[in-house]
Amino acid sequence: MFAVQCNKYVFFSLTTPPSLSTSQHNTTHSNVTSHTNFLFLILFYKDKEMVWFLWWIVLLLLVHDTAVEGANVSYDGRSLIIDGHRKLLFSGSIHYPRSTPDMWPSLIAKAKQGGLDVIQTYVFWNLHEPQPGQYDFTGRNDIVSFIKEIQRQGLYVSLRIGPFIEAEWKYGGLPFWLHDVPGIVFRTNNQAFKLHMQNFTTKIVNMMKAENLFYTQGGPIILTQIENEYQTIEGAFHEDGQRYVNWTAQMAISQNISEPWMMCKQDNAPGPMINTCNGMRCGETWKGPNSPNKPSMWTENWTSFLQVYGEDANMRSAQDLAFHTTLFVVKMNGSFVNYYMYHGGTNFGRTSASYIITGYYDQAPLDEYGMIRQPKYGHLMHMHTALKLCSDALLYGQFTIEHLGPNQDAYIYNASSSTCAAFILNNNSQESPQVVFRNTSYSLPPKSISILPDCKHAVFNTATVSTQVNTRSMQPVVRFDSHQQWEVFSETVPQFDQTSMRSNTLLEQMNTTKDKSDYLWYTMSVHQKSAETQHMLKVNSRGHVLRAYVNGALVGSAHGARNVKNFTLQETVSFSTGINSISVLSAMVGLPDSGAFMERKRSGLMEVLIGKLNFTSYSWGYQVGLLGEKLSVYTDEGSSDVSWNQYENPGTLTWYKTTFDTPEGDQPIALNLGSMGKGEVWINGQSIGRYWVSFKTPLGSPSQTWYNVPRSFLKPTRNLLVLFEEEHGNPLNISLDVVSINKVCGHVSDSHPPRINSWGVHGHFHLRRRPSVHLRCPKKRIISKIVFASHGNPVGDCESYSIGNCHSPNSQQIVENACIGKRQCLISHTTEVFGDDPCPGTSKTLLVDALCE
Ligand SMILES: *[C@@H]1O[C@H](CO)[C@@H](O)[C@H](O)[C@H]1NC(C)=O
Ligand SMILES: *[C@@H]1O[C@H](CO)[C@@H](O)[C@H](O)[C@H]1NC(C)=O
Ligand SMILES: *[C@@H]1O[C@H](CO)[C@@H](O)[C@H](O)[C@H]1NC(C)=O
Ligand SMILES: *[C@@H]1O[C@H](CO)[C@@H](O)[C@H](O)[C@H]1NC(C)=O
Ligand SMILES: *[C@@H]1O[C@H](CO)[C@@H](O)[C@H](O)[C@H]1NC(C)=O
Ligand SMILES: *[C@@H]1O[C@H](CO)[C@@H](O)[C@H](O)[C@H]1NC(C)=O
Ligand SMILES: *[C@@H]1O[C@H](CO)[C@@H](O)[C@H](O)[C@H]1NC(C)=O
Ligand SMILES: *[C@@H]1O[C@H](CO)[C@@H](O)[C@H](O)[C@H]1NC(C)=O
Ligand SMILES: *[C@@H]1O[C@H](CO)[C@@H](O)[C@H](O)[C@H]1NC(C)=O
Ligand SMILES: *[C@@H]1O[C@H](CO)[C@@H](O)[C@H](O)[C@H]1NC(C)=O
Ligand SMILES: *[C@@H]1O[C@H](CO)[C@@H](O)[C@H](O)[C@H]1NC(C)=O
Ligand SMILES: CC(=O)N[C@H]1CO[C@H](CO)[C@@H](O)[C@@H]1O
Repeated sequence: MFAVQCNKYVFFSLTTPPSLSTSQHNTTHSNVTSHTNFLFLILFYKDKEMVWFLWWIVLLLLVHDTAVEGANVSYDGRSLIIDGHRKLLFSGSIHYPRSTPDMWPSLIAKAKQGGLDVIQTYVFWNLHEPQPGQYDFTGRNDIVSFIKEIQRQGLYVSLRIGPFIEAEWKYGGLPFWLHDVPGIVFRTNNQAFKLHMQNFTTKIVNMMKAENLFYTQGGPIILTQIENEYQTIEGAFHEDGQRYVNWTAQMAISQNISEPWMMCKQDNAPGPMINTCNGMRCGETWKGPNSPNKPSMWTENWTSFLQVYGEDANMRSAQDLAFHTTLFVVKMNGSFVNYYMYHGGTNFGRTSASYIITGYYDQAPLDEYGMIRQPKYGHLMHMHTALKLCSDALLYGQFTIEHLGPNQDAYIYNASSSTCAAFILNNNSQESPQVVFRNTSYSLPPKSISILPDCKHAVFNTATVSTQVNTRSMQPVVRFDSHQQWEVFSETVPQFDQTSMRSNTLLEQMNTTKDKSDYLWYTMSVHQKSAETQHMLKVNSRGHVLRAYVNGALVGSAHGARNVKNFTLQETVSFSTGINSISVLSAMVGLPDSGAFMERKRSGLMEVLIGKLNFTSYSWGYQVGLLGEKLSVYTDEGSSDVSWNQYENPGTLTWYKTTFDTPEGDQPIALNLGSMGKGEVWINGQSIGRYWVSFKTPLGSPSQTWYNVPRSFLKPTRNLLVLFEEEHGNPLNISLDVVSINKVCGHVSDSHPPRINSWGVHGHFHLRRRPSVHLRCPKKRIISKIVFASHGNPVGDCESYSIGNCHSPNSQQIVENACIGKRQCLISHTTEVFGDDPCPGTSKTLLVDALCE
């Protein structure tokens, strides 16, 4: 039970203050502005006689009569201050190279619709400067266009320059060539590193200045970051750690951008640098800013967690995310929250870091394909709306706390007698107590916070999700199941005498490949004199996958995992009398992305023993990369230069080639590689990433089965698809699938707080007291079938359900009438709608599950 009793409707309308609507700040900033903020709170209720009354009107009038001369961004102990106004800002990470430029406008539009004010991105140094002094800012690397698109849509930008970024990105964003700069030590008080770091930082800052992208120039960038989570490695450098932190801050400030800089996870951030929190529970685990004059900001509120091969996806619930975000805002004075990630996207090519899967944060509010993930997206959107209604109280009010029960507190912010917001926290994770706050009774779900923008009416509860649940489906549209479709090219296993690069030791892999390839062949030959031909071969490696061949035949494979430093391949092998050739293919699945002394990290073979003999210091021959890579067999030109064979049976180390026509429509598409083992995929010469389906999770499924195929990589017909498969994967069983939302489900009960509906005129939000199920199919699709509908007490939730002992018999019919054939429908959860009350006096639930076609 919330603010108003069950039988009333609440209608809530907010006229967004101009300073919150963020759009066109570039055109208004130069004039003196005086904002008058109106907040109308209008509630209608319906009494027993079904008469509508105007219940209550609150007019909140806040005059921010600050004169602003020119655009500026600063901060105080409460928040960032933009043009003289404190701001409560919601931000989301979207990384430009993890999607394609044609997707950027819709990703940004969805972020805006979801209630974000800011888009945050890292800058990816190794994409922009692949070789010293050679820059690339085109296509997916076109950061300026990305920022201009954000500006065009009226959002702010938070730019995390780094230039070390971690980001589960290869080498943490540092170009690999830095490894070979004489005397370099990364991320410490080292002259060579500092020179290059300053050079690149200056390059980016100057580029932004030249395009007028800083807020003070009329652009969207309000906040910039230097370094990244440095505190986690600072201790390894002793005194030089702090010296580097101080130098970093000084170097950033000397860029003269006249805007705030931040250092995330850096409690000792010096001078004006704002230290910020990263994590999942910044409302509970963080010490706060290191000065009372710095605001409390959360730069990485993880919407999920990074995913590695061999592990399942981390499913962070919408409820947990909403709880911790709200807690941060109300308990930690939080005024800036960034979702990491809001859209994760795809690690195309070989860009992911060690063992990181190709799809990045698919569980984010916008999934890998850019589709809205419900209920996460909608639940957060409703929370943003509710918290924005509280901004003035939060940012300008006085804070008091009132204990309401053993684990229940009210956090109250009041700025004047009429500007008051309260947040009622239930920190008990089992019980749903009833508490009384200012003479009104509230029932609180376990581990939840209710938001009362006027201190009187709960409009949102973090644990009560009224957004529909979407189910994503993959529909095969192109199959590749005929032998005739495929051609093959087998990689040759090089023998010692076919390799020209030699060394008397086992070489470190990254220093040898220079990241030109994931693959390095280690070869040697041994002479077998005696008749004894069985031996134990032991190969120890630092990363990441080994495949051992004796005289060209595979004898065994082994691999490590994200948190395994080294692993051993151990096989009994047979030698023939005379010369035997041993070839070991060592494959990396991404470069490291973190840790102190990253430049000294080792990968590849460490020790080789055959029986009792030690071949670690021995004459080894090397081949960097694969023959197929050297010949670019994955491109149109390269593939026509080699002779391909007919497909017979799945082999190992095999290149497969075919073509396909692009499926019609504009829905996202993905390759289902469920029948493959491990390798990489190219489409029209562009790598869509590594795959590793054979490395199963503890539950026995692949970490990633579907691999994103951006439509912008395709032409209408005869697209070249090339797979490199290391194991025995079967290409006949892969398919090209269309990705869509095929099922929508809504679940509400009597105790739901009023729902904030976002449709309607921009800036106006309606609160509907009576809970309702609102179902909505994706664009151009309609509700074709009601799979389940029950008004009563259905058991379960949208994941799994059944009819309970209270059920309106006409539930199915009523919902079908309201929904079938429509793109969206709204069904009020009331007994009037469903006819006779099937169980008077009992609180009811409505659950509807429907198919979209
Ligand atoms: C720094 O950058 C400039 C170009 O912006 C380049 O000419 C110079 O060589 C760079 N210096 C180093 C040490 O990389
Ligand atoms: C770093 O700067 C702080 C002041 O911001 C100073 O107290 C400290 O001594 C400096 N440390 C080093 C190692 O330079
Ligand atoms: C920043 O301003 C100072 C003082 O005006 C000047 O000396 C310095 O060169 C400027 N730095 C940059 C990167 O523009
Ligand atoms: C929040 O702000 C209040 C008042 O300014 C202050 O007393 C309190 O310590 C702050 N809390 C944190 C966690 O910074
Ligand atoms: C906020 O509420 C407290 C206690 O109810 C009161 O003492 C204080 O004056 C109020 N502050 C403002 C700015 O209205
Ligand atoms: C909630 O309780 C847990 C322990 O049960 C505690 O760690 C946490 O700090 C509490 N949170 C708040 C906001 O009180
Ligand atoms: C609560 O109710 C009591 C008596 O009904 C009244 O005296 C008091 O002012 C009320 N408190 C608030 C905060 O409305
Ligand atoms: C990298 O290889 C070069 C020779 O190719 C060698 O001189 C250097 O020591 C190696 N560096 C590391 C860190 O192994
Ligand atoms: C890792 O290497 C160390 C020696 O460097 C060795 O003792 C250990 O057995 C290896 N671990 C595995 C799992 O191979
Ligand atoms: C093999 O040789 C390497 C270096 O030559 C040495 O580090 C390693 O300990 C030796 N292993 C054994 C088992 O003797
Ligand atoms: C493809 O997989 C299905 C089941 O997953 C299996 O029944 C079928 O035989 C496979 N087809 C081929 C060509 O391997
Ligand atoms: C700083 C922080 O909150 N880290 C947490 C991030 O989330 C992981 C996984 O839930 C926790 O293990 C960390 O402690």
